[in-house]
Amino acid sequence: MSNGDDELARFLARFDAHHQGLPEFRGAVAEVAASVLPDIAADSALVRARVLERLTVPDRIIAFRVCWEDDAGEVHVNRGYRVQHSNAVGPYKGGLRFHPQVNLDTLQALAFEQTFKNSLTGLPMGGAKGGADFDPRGRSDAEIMRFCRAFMTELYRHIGPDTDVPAGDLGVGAREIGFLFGQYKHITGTVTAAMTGKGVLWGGSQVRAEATGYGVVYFLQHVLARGQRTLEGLGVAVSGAGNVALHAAEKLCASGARVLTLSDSRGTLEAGPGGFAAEQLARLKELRTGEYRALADCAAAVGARYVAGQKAWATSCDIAMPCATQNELDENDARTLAANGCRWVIEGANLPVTAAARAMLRSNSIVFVPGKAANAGGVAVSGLEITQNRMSLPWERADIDQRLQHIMSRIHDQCVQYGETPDGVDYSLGANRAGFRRVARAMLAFGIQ
Ligand code: NDP
Ligand code: 2IT
Repeated sequence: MSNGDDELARFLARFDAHHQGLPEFRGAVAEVAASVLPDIAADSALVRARVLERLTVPDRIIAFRVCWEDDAGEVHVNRGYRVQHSNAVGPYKGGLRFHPQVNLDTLQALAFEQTFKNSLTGLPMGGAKGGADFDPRGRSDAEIMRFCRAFMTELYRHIGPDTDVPAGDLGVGAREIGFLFGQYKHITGTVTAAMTGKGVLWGGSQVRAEATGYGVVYFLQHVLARGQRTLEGLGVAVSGAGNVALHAAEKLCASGARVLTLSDSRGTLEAGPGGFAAEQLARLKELRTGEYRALADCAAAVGARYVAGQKAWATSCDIAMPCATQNELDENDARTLAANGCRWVIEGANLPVTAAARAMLRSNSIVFVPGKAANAGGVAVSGLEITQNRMSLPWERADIDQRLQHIMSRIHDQCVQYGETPDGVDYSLGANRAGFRRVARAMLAFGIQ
Protein backbone atom coordinates (compact mmCIF):
# COMPACT_ATOMS: atom_id res chain seq x y z
CA MET A 1 0.00 0.00 0.00
CA SER A 2 1.38 3.44 -0.92
CA ASN A 3 1.17 6.46 1.42
CA GLY A 4 -1.70 7.81 -0.68
CA ASP A 5 -3.68 4.55 -0.37
CA ASP A 6 -3.09 4.63 3.40
CA GLU A 7 -4.36 8.18 3.64
CA LEU A 8 -7.46 7.30 1.60
CA ALA A 9 -8.17 4.22 3.73
CA ARG A 10 -7.95 6.32 6.92
CA PHE A 11 -10.21 9.00 5.41
CA LEU A 12 -12.84 6.42 4.38
CA ALA A 13 -12.67 4.75 7.79
CA ARG A 14 -13.61 8.13 9.34
CA PHE A 15 -16.43 8.46 6.76
CA ASP A 16 -17.71 4.97 7.64
CA ALA A 17 -17.74 5.82 11.34
CA HIS A 18 -20.31 8.58 10.67
CA HIS A 19 -22.27 7.26 7.71
CA GLN A 20 -23.91 3.85 7.35
CA GLY A 21 -25.76 2.33 4.42
CA LEU A 22 -24.80 4.99 1.88
CA PRO A 23 -22.89 3.07 -0.83
CA GLU A 24 -23.55 5.58 -3.62
CA PHE A 25 -22.50 8.56 -1.53
CA ARG A 26 -19.45 6.69 -0.25
CA GLY A 27 -18.43 5.84 -3.82
CA ALA A 28 -18.65 9.48 -4.93
CA VAL A 29 -16.70 10.66 -1.87
CA ALA A 30 -13.99 7.99 -2.34
CA GLU A 31 -13.48 9.00 -5.94
CA VAL A 32 -12.99 12.69 -5.14
CA ALA A 33 -10.93 11.94 -2.03
CA ALA A 34 -8.46 9.79 -4.00
CA SER A 35 -7.82 12.79 -6.28
CA VAL A 36 -7.61 15.60 -3.76
CA LEU A 37 -6.05 14.09 -0.60
CA PRO A 38 -2.49 14.69 -1.91
CA ASP A 39 -3.32 18.39 -2.48
CA ILE A 40 -4.78 18.61 1.01
CA ALA A 41 -1.73 16.94 2.56
CA ALA A 42 0.45 19.59 0.91
CA ASP A 43 -1.50 22.48 2.48
CA SER A 44 -1.63 22.62 6.27
CA ALA A 45 -4.55 25.10 6.23
CA LEU A 46 -6.71 22.56 4.36
CA VAL A 47 -5.66 19.77 6.71
CA ARG A 48 -6.36 21.82 9.82
CA ALA A 49 -9.75 23.08 8.60
CA ARG A 50 -10.84 19.50 7.70
CA VAL A 51 -12.27 20.87 4.49
CA LEU A 52 -12.94 17.56 2.73
CA GLU A 53 -14.35 15.95 5.85
CA ARG A 54 -16.79 18.85 6.19
CA LEU A 55 -17.89 18.30 2.59
CA THR A 56 -18.89 14.70 3.41
CA VAL A 57 -21.82 16.11 5.41
CA PRO A 58 -24.32 18.21 3.41
CA ASP A 59 -25.13 21.66 4.80
CA ARG A 60 -28.67 20.38 5.33
CA ILE A 61 -31.17 17.78 4.19
CA ILE A 62 -34.82 18.70 3.86
CA ALA A 63 -37.28 15.78 3.78
CA PHE A 64 -41.04 16.01 3.50
CA ARG A 65 -44.27 14.19 2.69
CA VAL A 66 -45.95 14.74 -0.68
CA CYS A 67 -49.61 13.77 -0.69
CA TRP A 68 -51.71 13.86 -3.87
CA GLU A 69 -54.80 12.35 -5.53
CA ASP A 70 -54.72 10.45 -8.81
CA ASP A 71 -57.39 10.80 -11.53
CA ALA A 72 -59.49 8.06 -9.90
CA GLY A 73 -59.48 9.91 -6.57
CA GLU A 74 -57.07 7.51 -4.90
CA VAL A 75 -54.66 9.12 -2.41
CA HIS A 76 -50.89 8.60 -2.80
CA VAL A 77 -48.06 9.42 -0.43
CA ASN A 78 -44.50 10.05 -1.66
CA ARG A 79 -41.27 11.23 -0.09
CA GLY A 80 -39.77 14.52 -1.24
CA TYR A 81 -36.23 15.75 -0.56
CA ARG A 82 -33.79 18.56 -1.09
CA VAL A 83 -30.13 18.00 -0.22
CA GLN A 84 -28.41 21.40 0.09
CA HIS A 85 -24.81 20.30 -0.07
CA SER A 86 -22.64 23.43 -0.20
CA ASN A 87 -23.19 27.13 -0.85
CA ALA A 88 -19.51 28.01 -0.57
CA VAL A 89 -19.30 29.53 -4.05
CA GLY A 90 -22.93 30.58 -4.61
CA PRO A 91 -26.57 29.76 -3.86
CA TYR A 92 -27.42 26.04 -3.81
CA LYS A 93 -28.06 24.89 -7.37
CA GLY A 94 -28.98 21.53 -8.89
CA GLY A 95 -31.77 19.48 -10.37
CA LEU A 96 -34.91 17.79 -9.06
CA ARG A 97 -35.39 14.14 -9.94
CA PHE A 98 -38.70 12.23 -10.02
CA HIS A 99 -38.00 8.51 -10.13
CA PRO A 100 -39.17 5.55 -7.99
CA GLN A 101 -35.57 4.82 -6.96
CA VAL A 102 -34.88 8.28 -5.52
CA ASN A 103 -33.42 7.98 -2.02
CA LEU A 104 -31.11 9.95 0.25
CA ASP A 105 -28.07 7.86 -0.63
CA THR A 106 -28.25 8.70 -4.34
CA LEU A 107 -29.27 12.32 -3.68
CA GLN A 108 -26.35 12.94 -1.32
CA ALA A 109 -23.97 11.46 -3.90
CA LEU A 110 -25.45 13.64 -6.65
CA ALA A 111 -25.48 16.81 -4.51
CA PHE A 112 -21.82 16.22 -3.57
CA GLU A 113 -20.93 15.81 -7.27
CA GLN A 114 -22.93 18.90 -8.16
CA THR A 115 -20.84 21.10 -5.85
CA PHE A 116 -17.65 20.29 -7.78
CA LYS A 117 -19.38 20.41 -11.18
CA ASN A 118 -20.82 23.85 -10.48
CA SER A 119 -17.46 25.03 -9.20
CA LEU A 120 -15.88 23.99 -12.52
CA THR A 121 -18.27 26.21 -14.48
CA GLY A 122 -16.69 29.27 -12.84
CA LEU A 123 -20.18 30.68 -12.18
CA PRO A 124 -21.46 31.56 -8.70
CA MET A 125 -23.38 28.36 -7.93
CA GLY A 126 -23.21 25.99 -4.97
CA GLY A 127 -24.34 22.36 -5.07
CA ALA A 128 -27.70 20.69 -4.34
CA LYS A 129 -29.97 17.93 -5.57
CA GLY A 130 -33.53 16.94 -4.76
CA GLY A 131 -36.57 15.11 -5.92
CA ALA A 132 -39.13 12.50 -4.99
CA ASP A 133 -39.69 8.76 -5.25
CA PHE A 134 -42.58 9.50 -7.58
CA ASP A 135 -42.80 7.80 -10.99
CA PRO A 136 -44.13 10.28 -13.58
CA ARG A 137 -44.15 7.66 -16.35
CA GLY A 138 -47.67 6.91 -17.51
CA ARG A 139 -49.28 9.62 -15.34
CA SER A 140 -51.72 12.10 -16.92
CA ASP A 141 -50.97 15.82 -17.16
CA ALA A 142 -53.50 16.46 -14.39
CA GLU A 143 -51.82 13.96 -12.09
CA ILE A 144 -48.38 15.42 -12.79
CA MET A 145 -49.76 18.89 -12.05
CA ARG A 146 -51.27 17.79 -8.73
CA PHE A 147 -48.06 16.07 -7.72
CA CYS A 148 -45.88 19.07 -8.66
CA ARG A 149 -48.16 21.45 -6.76
CA ALA A 150 -48.05 19.28 -3.64
CA PHE A 151 -44.26 18.98 -3.93
CA MET A 152 -43.69 22.72 -4.32
CA THR A 153 -46.13 23.56 -1.52
CA GLU A 154 -43.54 22.05 0.81
CA LEU A 155 -40.34 23.01 -1.04
CA TYR A 156 -41.08 26.70 -1.73
CA ARG A 157 -40.07 27.88 1.76
CA HIS A 158 -36.56 26.48 1.29
CA ILE A 159 -35.72 27.93 -2.14
CA GLY A 160 -35.27 31.35 -3.74
CA PRO A 161 -32.93 33.20 -6.13
CA ASP A 162 -30.37 33.93 -3.38
CA THR A 163 -30.71 30.67 -1.46
CA ASP A 164 -31.42 27.64 -3.63
CA VAL A 165 -32.35 27.43 -7.32
CA PRO A 166 -33.63 24.00 -8.45
CA ALA A 167 -33.95 22.87 -12.09
CA GLY A 168 -34.90 19.64 -13.90
CA ASP A 169 -33.20 16.25 -13.92
CA LEU A 170 -34.32 12.68 -14.59
CA GLY A 171 -38.13 12.65 -14.89
CA VAL A 172 -38.38 16.44 -14.53
CA GLY A 173 -38.57 18.23 -17.87
CA ALA A 174 -40.27 21.33 -19.28
CA ARG A 175 -43.79 20.21 -18.28
CA GLU A 176 -42.86 19.52 -14.65
CA ILE A 177 -40.82 22.75 -14.33
CA GLY A 178 -43.89 24.63 -15.59
CA PHE A 179 -46.14 23.19 -12.89
CA LEU A 180 -43.48 23.55 -10.16
CA PHE A 181 -42.60 27.14 -11.03
CA GLY A 182 -46.29 28.00 -11.48
CA GLN A 183 -46.98 26.87 -7.92
CA TYR A 184 -43.93 28.75 -6.57
CA LYS A 185 -45.16 31.92 -8.28
CA HIS A 186 -48.70 31.35 -7.01
CA ILE A 187 -47.67 30.88 -3.37
CA THR A 188 -45.01 33.58 -3.14
CA GLY A 189 -46.51 36.13 -5.52
CA THR A 190 -43.05 36.66 -7.00
CA VAL A 191 -41.61 35.85 -10.40
CA THR A 192 -37.89 35.44 -9.81
CA ALA A 193 -34.96 33.24 -10.73
CA ALA A 194 -36.05 30.71 -8.09
CA MET A 195 -35.92 27.94 -10.71
CA THR A 196 -34.17 27.39 -14.03
CA GLY A 197 -35.11 25.34 -17.05
CA LYS A 198 -38.19 27.55 -17.43
CA GLY A 199 -39.94 27.89 -20.79
CA VAL A 200 -38.33 30.55 -22.99
CA LEU A 201 -41.64 32.42 -23.15
CA TRP A 202 -41.76 32.82 -19.35
CA GLY A 203 -38.26 33.59 -18.16
CA GLY A 204 -36.31 30.61 -19.43
CA SER A 205 -33.11 30.72 -21.44
CA GLN A 206 -32.54 29.82 -25.04
CA VAL A 207 -30.37 26.68 -25.35
CA ARG A 208 -31.07 25.49 -21.74
CA ALA A 209 -33.00 22.44 -23.00
CA GLU A 210 -30.17 21.48 -25.36
CA ALA A 211 -27.27 22.62 -23.15
CA THR A 212 -26.34 19.41 -21.34
CA GLY A 213 -26.25 17.23 -24.46
CA TYR A 214 -24.61 19.89 -26.64
CA GLY A 215 -22.08 20.61 -23.90
CA VAL A 216 -21.02 16.96 -23.71
CA VAL A 217 -20.31 17.00 -27.43
CA TYR A 218 -18.39 20.29 -27.23
CA PHE A 219 -16.27 18.78 -24.46
CA LEU A 220 -15.70 15.60 -26.48
CA GLN A 221 -14.49 17.68 -29.43
CA HIS A 222 -11.77 19.16 -27.20
CA VAL A 223 -10.74 15.71 -25.98
CA LEU A 224 -10.46 14.47 -29.57
CA ALA A 225 -8.66 17.61 -30.74
CA ARG A 226 -5.80 16.85 -28.34
CA GLY A 227 -5.13 13.79 -30.52
CA GLN A 228 -5.74 15.74 -33.76
CA ARG A 229 -9.06 13.91 -34.21
CA THR A 230 -12.56 15.08 -35.06
CA LEU A 231 -15.94 13.40 -34.69
CA GLU A 232 -16.23 12.87 -38.43
CA GLY A 233 -17.16 9.23 -39.09
CA LEU A 234 -16.72 8.02 -35.50
CA GLY A 235 -19.39 5.63 -34.19
CA VAL A 236 -21.01 6.62 -30.87
CA ALA A 237 -23.16 4.37 -28.67
CA VAL A 238 -25.46 6.68 -26.71
CA SER A 239 -27.65 5.39 -23.89
CA GLY A 240 -30.89 6.98 -22.70
CA ALA A 241 -33.52 8.71 -24.81
CA GLY A 242 -34.32 11.72 -22.66
CA ASN A 243 -33.24 15.33 -22.57
CA VAL A 244 -29.50 14.68 -22.40
CA ALA A 245 -29.32 11.71 -24.79
CA LEU A 246 -31.49 13.22 -27.54
CA HIS A 247 -29.68 16.56 -27.61
CA ALA A 248 -26.27 14.88 -27.47
CA ALA A 249 -27.35 12.67 -30.38
CA GLU A 250 -28.61 15.69 -32.34
CA LYS A 251 -25.27 17.53 -31.91
CA LEU A 252 -23.20 14.40 -32.64
CA CYS A 253 -25.13 13.84 -35.85
CA ALA A 254 -24.68 17.49 -36.88
CA SER A 255 -20.93 17.13 -36.19
CA GLY A 256 -20.46 14.19 -38.56
CA ALA A 257 -20.47 11.34 -36.01
CA ARG A 258 -22.58 8.21 -36.45
CA VAL A 259 -25.04 7.80 -33.55
CA LEU A 260 -25.45 4.04 -33.39
CA THR A 261 -27.85 3.62 -30.47
CA LEU A 262 -30.26 5.22 -28.04
CA SER A 263 -31.85 3.28 -25.20
CA ASP A 264 -34.24 3.27 -22.27
CA SER A 265 -34.57 1.15 -19.16
CA ARG A 266 -36.06 -1.72 -21.18
CA GLY A 267 -33.85 -2.00 -24.26
CA THR A 268 -31.90 -0.42 -27.10
CA LEU A 269 -32.89 1.29 -30.32
CA GLU A 270 -30.35 0.41 -33.01
CA ALA A 271 -29.66 2.63 -36.00
CA GLY A 272 -27.46 0.33 -38.07
CA PRO A 273 -23.85 1.12 -39.08
CA GLY A 274 -24.67 4.44 -40.81
CA GLY A 275 -26.15 5.90 -37.62
CA PHE A 276 -29.43 7.75 -37.12
CA ALA A 277 -30.35 10.41 -39.68
CA ALA A 278 -31.14 13.89 -38.34
CA GLU A 279 -34.79 13.40 -39.39
CA GLN A 280 -35.08 10.21 -37.33
CA LEU A 281 -33.74 12.00 -34.26
CA ALA A 282 -36.09 14.94 -34.80
CA ARG A 283 -39.06 12.56 -35.09
CA LEU A 284 -38.03 10.80 -31.89
CA LYS A 285 -37.75 14.10 -30.03
CA GLU A 286 -41.24 15.00 -31.19
CA LEU A 287 -42.65 11.65 -30.05
CA ARG A 288 -40.93 11.90 -26.65
CA THR A 289 -42.07 15.46 -25.90
CA GLY A 290 -44.91 15.87 -23.40
CA GLU A 291 -46.68 12.71 -22.33
CA TYR A 292 -44.45 9.68 -21.63
CA ARG A 293 -43.94 7.19 -24.46
CA ALA A 294 -41.67 4.13 -24.11
CA LEU A 295 -38.91 3.83 -26.71
CA ALA A 296 -40.26 0.49 -27.95
CA ASP A 297 -43.46 2.28 -28.99
CA CYS A 298 -41.46 4.83 -31.03
CA ALA A 299 -39.35 2.33 -33.00
CA ALA A 300 -41.73 1.79 -35.92
CA ALA A 301 -42.41 5.52 -36.42
CA VAL A 302 -38.68 6.23 -36.37
CA GLY A 303 -37.82 3.28 -38.64
CA ALA A 304 -35.26 1.65 -36.32
CA ARG A 305 -34.95 -1.73 -34.59
CA TYR A 306 -35.69 -1.99 -30.86
CA VAL A 307 -33.92 -4.82 -29.05
CA ALA A 308 -35.64 -5.48 -25.72
CA GLY A 309 -33.40 -6.32 -22.75
CA GLN A 310 -30.21 -5.17 -24.48
CA LYS A 311 -27.91 -2.36 -23.33
CA ALA A 312 -26.31 0.12 -25.71
CA TRP A 313 -22.85 -1.20 -24.73
CA ALA A 314 -23.33 -4.43 -26.68
CA THR A 315 -22.92 -2.36 -29.87
CA SER A 316 -19.43 -2.06 -31.31
CA CYS A 317 -18.42 1.65 -31.19
CA ASP A 318 -15.51 4.11 -31.02
CA ILE A 319 -17.10 6.19 -28.27
CA ALA A 320 -19.54 5.27 -25.50
CA MET A 321 -21.69 8.08 -24.12
CA PRO A 322 -23.86 7.01 -21.18
CA CYS A 323 -26.70 9.56 -20.90
CA ALA A 324 -29.32 7.68 -18.84
CA THR A 325 -28.69 7.07 -15.15
CA GLN A 326 -26.26 6.03 -12.38
CA ASN A 327 -24.44 2.67 -12.55
CA GLU A 328 -25.74 1.85 -16.03
CA LEU A 329 -22.29 0.87 -17.34
CA ASP A 330 -20.68 -1.86 -15.21
CA GLU A 331 -17.45 -3.84 -15.34
CA ASN A 332 -18.82 -6.37 -17.83
CA ASP A 333 -20.03 -3.61 -20.11
CA ALA A 334 -16.59 -1.95 -19.91
CA ARG A 335 -14.97 -5.28 -20.84
CA THR A 336 -17.32 -5.64 -23.84
CA LEU A 337 -16.61 -2.07 -24.97
CA ALA A 338 -12.84 -2.65 -24.72
CA ALA A 339 -13.07 -5.93 -26.65
CA ASN A 340 -15.03 -4.16 -29.39
CA GLY A 341 -12.44 -1.40 -29.83
CA CYS A 342 -14.04 1.49 -27.94
CA ARG A 343 -11.46 4.26 -27.26
CA TRP A 344 -13.38 6.95 -25.33
CA VAL A 345 -16.10 6.90 -22.66
CA ILE A 346 -17.68 10.25 -21.80
CA GLU A 347 -20.45 10.63 -19.20
CA GLY A 348 -23.56 12.63 -20.13
CA ALA A 349 -25.41 11.23 -17.11
CA ASN A 350 -24.34 11.62 -13.48
CA LEU A 351 -22.27 8.70 -12.13
CA PRO A 352 -23.30 6.20 -14.86
CA VAL A 353 -19.97 4.32 -14.90
CA THR A 354 -19.29 2.13 -11.83
CA ALA A 355 -15.93 2.20 -10.03
CA ALA A 356 -15.09 -1.31 -11.27
CA ALA A 357 -15.94 -0.27 -14.83
CA ARG A 358 -13.69 2.79 -14.54
CA ALA A 359 -10.82 0.55 -13.44
CA MET A 360 -11.48 -1.75 -16.39
CA LEU A 361 -11.46 1.21 -18.81
CA ARG A 362 -8.19 2.46 -17.32
CA SER A 363 -6.51 -0.93 -17.67
CA ASN A 364 -7.51 -0.91 -21.35
CA SER A 365 -6.19 2.65 -21.88
CA ILE A 366 -9.66 3.92 -22.74
CA VAL A 367 -9.99 7.68 -22.15
CA PHE A 368 -12.67 8.39 -19.54
CA VAL A 369 -14.35 11.76 -18.96
CA PRO A 370 -16.51 12.14 -15.83
CA GLY A 371 -19.94 13.75 -15.86
CA LYS A 372 -18.98 16.51 -13.45
CA ALA A 373 -16.85 17.94 -16.26
CA ALA A 374 -18.62 16.71 -19.39
CA ASN A 375 -22.26 17.35 -18.47
CA ALA A 376 -21.72 20.71 -16.76
CA GLY A 377 -23.18 22.57 -19.76
CA GLY A 378 -26.74 22.15 -18.46
CA VAL A 379 -26.13 23.78 -15.13
CA ALA A 380 -23.87 26.36 -16.79
CA VAL A 381 -26.73 27.58 -18.98
CA SER A 382 -28.94 27.46 -15.87
CA GLY A 383 -26.41 29.93 -14.43
CA LEU A 384 -26.80 32.08 -17.54
CA GLU A 385 -30.58 31.87 -17.14
CA ILE A 386 -30.24 33.32 -13.62
CA THR A 387 -28.09 36.15 -14.98
CA GLN A 388 -30.64 36.97 -17.68
CA ASN A 389 -33.48 36.91 -15.12
CA ARG A 390 -31.57 39.25 -12.83
CA MET A 391 -30.89 41.65 -15.71
CA SER A 392 -34.48 41.29 -17.01
CA LEU A 393 -32.88 40.89 -20.41
CA PRO A 394 -33.01 37.70 -22.49
CA TRP A 395 -29.95 36.98 -24.63
CA GLU A 396 -29.90 35.69 -28.20
CA ARG A 397 -29.58 31.98 -28.91
CA ALA A 398 -26.26 32.32 -30.76
CA ASP A 399 -24.81 34.36 -27.90
CA ILE A 400 -25.73 31.71 -25.33
CA ASP A 401 -24.44 28.85 -27.48
CA GLN A 402 -21.14 30.72 -27.78
CA ARG A 403 -20.94 31.22 -24.02
CA LEU A 404 -21.71 27.52 -23.51
CA GLN A 405 -18.89 26.55 -25.88
CA HIS A 406 -16.54 28.89 -24.06
CA ILE A 407 -17.45 27.47 -20.63
CA MET A 408 -16.99 23.86 -21.83
CA SER A 409 -13.62 24.81 -23.30
CA ARG A 410 -12.56 26.38 -19.99
CA ILE A 411 -13.64 23.30 -18.06
CA HIS A 412 -11.57 21.19 -20.46
CA ASP A 413 -8.56 23.47 -19.90
CA GLN A 414 -8.89 23.07 -16.13
CA CYS A 415 -9.05 19.27 -16.48
CA VAL A 416 -5.85 19.36 -18.54
CA GLN A 417 -4.11 21.77 -16.15
CA TYR A 418 -4.89 19.70 -13.05
CA GLY A 419 -5.07 16.24 -14.63
CA GLU A 420 -1.95 16.01 -16.80
CA THR A 421 -0.02 12.78 -16.04
CA PRO A 422 2.86 10.99 -17.82
CA ASP A 423 0.20 8.71 -19.38
CA GLY A 424 -1.93 11.56 -20.74
CA VAL A 425 -4.75 13.60 -19.23
CA ASP A 426 -6.59 11.97 -16.34
CA TYR A 427 -9.89 13.84 -16.67
CA SER A 428 -11.27 12.58 -13.35
CA LEU A 429 -8.19 13.74 -11.48
CA GLY A 430 -8.26 17.12 -13.23
CA ALA A 431 -11.99 17.70 -12.67
CA ASN A 432 -11.84 16.69 -9.01
CA ARG A 433 -8.75 18.76 -8.20
CA ALA A 434 -9.91 21.88 -10.06
CA GLY A 435 -13.50 21.65 -8.76
CA PHE A 436 -12.36 21.08 -5.19
CA ARG A 437 -9.78 23.86 -5.27
CA ARG A 438 -12.28 26.69 -5.72
CA VAL A 439 -14.71 25.33 -3.11
CA ALA A 440 -11.90 24.69 -0.60
CA ARG A 441 -10.47 28.21 -1.02
CA ALA A 442 -13.91 29.72 -0.39
CA MET A 443 -14.41 27.55 2.71
CA LEU A 444 -11.06 28.64 4.12
CA ALA A 445 -12.00 32.28 3.58
CA PHE A 446 -15.21 31.85 5.59
CA GLY A 447 -13.56 30.22 8.63
CA ILE A 448 -14.95 27.22 10.45
CA GLN A 449 -18.67 26.82 9.73
P1 NDP B 1 -34.84 12.14 -18.78
O1 NDP B 1 -35.82 11.80 -17.75
O2 NDP B 1 -35.14 13.17 -19.80
O3 NDP B 1 -34.39 10.81 -19.56
C1 NDP B 1 -33.87 9.71 -18.91
C2 NDP B 1 -33.69 8.59 -19.90
O4 NDP B 1 -32.86 7.57 -19.32
C3 NDP B 1 -34.98 7.93 -20.28
O5 NDP B 1 -34.92 7.59 -21.62
C4 NDP B 1 -34.99 6.69 -19.40
O6 NDP B 1 -35.74 5.60 -19.90
C5 NDP B 1 -33.53 6.33 -19.45
N1 NDP B 1 -33.17 5.41 -18.37
C6 NDP B 1 -33.49 5.50 -17.06
N2 NDP B 1 -32.97 4.46 -16.39
C7 NDP B 1 -32.32 3.72 -17.31
C8 NDP B 1 -31.56 2.52 -17.26
N3 NDP B 1 -31.39 1.88 -16.10
N4 NDP B 1 -31.02 2.04 -18.41
C9 NDP B 1 -31.19 2.69 -19.59
N5 NDP B 1 -31.92 3.82 -19.69
C10 NDP B 1 -32.46 4.32 -18.58
O7 NDP B 1 -33.51 12.55 -17.96
P2 NDP B 1 -32.28 13.45 -18.43
O8 NDP B 1 -31.94 13.17 -19.84
O9 NDP B 1 -32.54 14.85 -18.01
O10 NDP B 1 -31.13 12.91 -17.46
C11 NDP B 1 -30.33 11.79 -17.82
C12 NDP B 1 -29.08 11.79 -16.96
O11 NDP B 1 -28.35 13.01 -17.17
C13 NDP B 1 -29.30 11.71 -15.45
O12 NDP B 1 -28.22 11.02 -14.88
C14 NDP B 1 -29.23 13.16 -15.01
O13 NDP B 1 -28.88 13.28 -13.66
C15 NDP B 1 -28.13 13.66 -15.92
N6 NDP B 1 -28.07 15.10 -16.15
C16 NDP B 1 -29.16 15.80 -16.57
C17 NDP B 1 -29.06 17.15 -16.80
C18 NDP B 1 -30.19 17.93 -17.35
O14 NDP B 1 -29.99 19.13 -17.62
N7 NDP B 1 -31.38 17.37 -17.58
C19 NDP B 1 -27.82 17.89 -16.54
C20 NDP B 1 -26.69 17.04 -16.19
C21 NDP B 1 -26.85 15.71 -15.99
P3 NDP B 1 -37.18 5.17 -19.28
O15 NDP B 1 -38.11 5.99 -20.06
O16 NDP B 1 -37.27 3.72 -19.56
O17 NDP B 1 -37.14 5.49 -17.81
O1 2IT C 1 -27.14 17.27 -12.93
C1 2IT C 1 -27.26 18.44 -13.32
O2 2IT C 1 -26.29 19.19 -13.51
C2 2IT C 1 -28.61 18.93 -13.58
N1 2IT C 1 -29.57 18.18 -13.46
C3 2IT C 1 -28.83 20.37 -13.97
C4 2IT C 1 -28.92 21.22 -12.75
C5 2IT C 1 -29.32 22.66 -12.97
O3 2IT C 1 -29.47 23.33 -11.94
O4 2IT C 1 -29.47 23.11 -14.10
